[in-house]
Amino acid sequence: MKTEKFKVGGMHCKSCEMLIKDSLEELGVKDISFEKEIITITFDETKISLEDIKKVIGKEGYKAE
Ligand SMILES: [Cu+2]
Repeated sequence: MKTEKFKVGGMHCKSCEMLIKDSLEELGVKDISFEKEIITITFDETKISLEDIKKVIGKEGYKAE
């Protein structure tokens, strides 16, 4: 398992966080937490790449940096 921390732009409220959390949980991402615009996640890098995770966040309308 790998833990990564990066910035997500475009989040304004708790529902933005919940939306991202739900779509990442569907991918099997765990321990999702937010601190302002910074997201911290833990995932199995043999099953999903950070790039794919960021793409999913992009599809929800946010900008993962
Ligand atoms: Cu929002």
